[in-house]
Amino acid sequence: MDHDISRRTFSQLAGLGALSAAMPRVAATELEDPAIASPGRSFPKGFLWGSATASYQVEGAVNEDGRGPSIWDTFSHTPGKTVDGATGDVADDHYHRYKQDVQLMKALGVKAYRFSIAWPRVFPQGSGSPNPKGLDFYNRLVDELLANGIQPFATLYHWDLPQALQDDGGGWESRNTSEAFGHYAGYVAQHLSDRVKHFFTTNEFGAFVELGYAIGIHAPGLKLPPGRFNQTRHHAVLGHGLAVQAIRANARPGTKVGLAENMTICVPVIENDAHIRAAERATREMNAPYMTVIQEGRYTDAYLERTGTDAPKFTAADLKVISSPLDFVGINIYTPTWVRADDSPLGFTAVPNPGSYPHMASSWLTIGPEALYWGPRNVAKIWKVQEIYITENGCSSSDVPAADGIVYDTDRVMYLRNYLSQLQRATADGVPVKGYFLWSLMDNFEWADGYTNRFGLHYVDYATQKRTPKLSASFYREVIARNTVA
Ligand code: GBH
Repeated sequence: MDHDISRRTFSQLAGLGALSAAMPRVAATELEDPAIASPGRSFPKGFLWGSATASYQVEGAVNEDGRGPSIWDTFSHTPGKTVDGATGDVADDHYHRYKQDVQLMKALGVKAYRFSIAWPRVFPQGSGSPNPKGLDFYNRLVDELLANGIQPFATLYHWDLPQALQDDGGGWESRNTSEAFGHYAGYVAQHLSDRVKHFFTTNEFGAFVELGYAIGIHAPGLKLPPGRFNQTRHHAVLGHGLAVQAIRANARPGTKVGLAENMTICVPVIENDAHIRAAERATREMNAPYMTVIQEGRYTDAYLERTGTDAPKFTAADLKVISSPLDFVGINIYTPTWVRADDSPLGFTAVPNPGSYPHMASSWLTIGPEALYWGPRNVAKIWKVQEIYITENGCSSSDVPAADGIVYDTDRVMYLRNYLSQLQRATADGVPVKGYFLWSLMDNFEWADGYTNRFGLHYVDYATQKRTPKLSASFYREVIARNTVA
């Protein structure tokens, strides 16, 4: 009848009465709190905690100070392309409120901020004459960050291609865009590298090329046939390489260059030798058109076979540019791709998620904290990369302010705690991850999803532009202050 057996009864039943009486009694309340007590959960000293945003998602002010139109202005203003017809016309009005937003960062305690530069602010036509007023915004932002002890990390391309380059030659479909990108990158590096020490060329080939030029759900909204699409991929990595070279040629000594790539993160289904090796093989093949060619200077045989007559056309000189040595690699990590070993020629299979697989508010955002271990671990192992940043990680949640105005986003905190635990495991195993940028500082324009999916640590009321820290902001502040998983 009574299943609630007391401890004493239990130890007597187990014949342990005498023993337990002789042992010092430790009440549960006397145990130290694990996160506080356990130094094994700490990150390396000097680990760089940051947050991230991107120009079109937060800035607004699309017609100010000589900014030219981008493909995202055109796309978002085309009926039916974004949820509720949302655009980035105003977004978070960060262009005018950046000082306040730097204070949000300061309150979190972040030591670094990853933002992107809007190419059409600096070159309204993509190439040709620069617009000094456009660059001035980033001068002001960088100065404000430095005055508040926050290191600026600048991304040169987070998808807002000048519309003029799309109109003239089809954007990334054309080699002219790769060359214009190199020129723009060199110009920015020349003007900002006295204060900006880390540049990312592009953000996520895997997103802007595939979704923009093949699937059509991101700007410019095209569905190119395979041959033209693979050539577009090639021009995107070529643009990256040209930008690396232009930054090296124009920046102050000591400026570091890398990229921010949402690689397919291959995670072994079971952590044993066979599946771990399979996940390594899968990492190279599943990232063949982007990270692999950038690291290795060649397209894998399997990629060229797979694409056949639709393979990209390229020269040996192109490959050399594409694989220009980098100072660091940035990886955006949200979801895992589960991989198992098999007997196929490539020796791996990506396992589809079962229908019950858990995800966050965005349906694509399937949960897999292990991605934050295996992602950087495989990059370091396969390509001997010595300096890695997690340039994005975070999640959407169906945030609703409670009566006290705060968003209690316990699911986001759970997500972050689990992912950060795996990142800590990676650093403890010696994987050279130097920093982490949480996406995002605040809710913002989530591309085709408009304002429906919120990724911020701060809730943004778009009617008033008021920012309110969520529970996850308190969590992150604690992580940063203690340099441990809180
Ligand atoms: C990042 O992309 C972006 O860099 C950032 O701008 C963005 O706000 C953030 O993530 C959150 O999404 O519509 O189902 O076809 C992450 C990679 C690629 C994930 C595109 C969503 C669209 C899925 N993203 N993908 S779907």
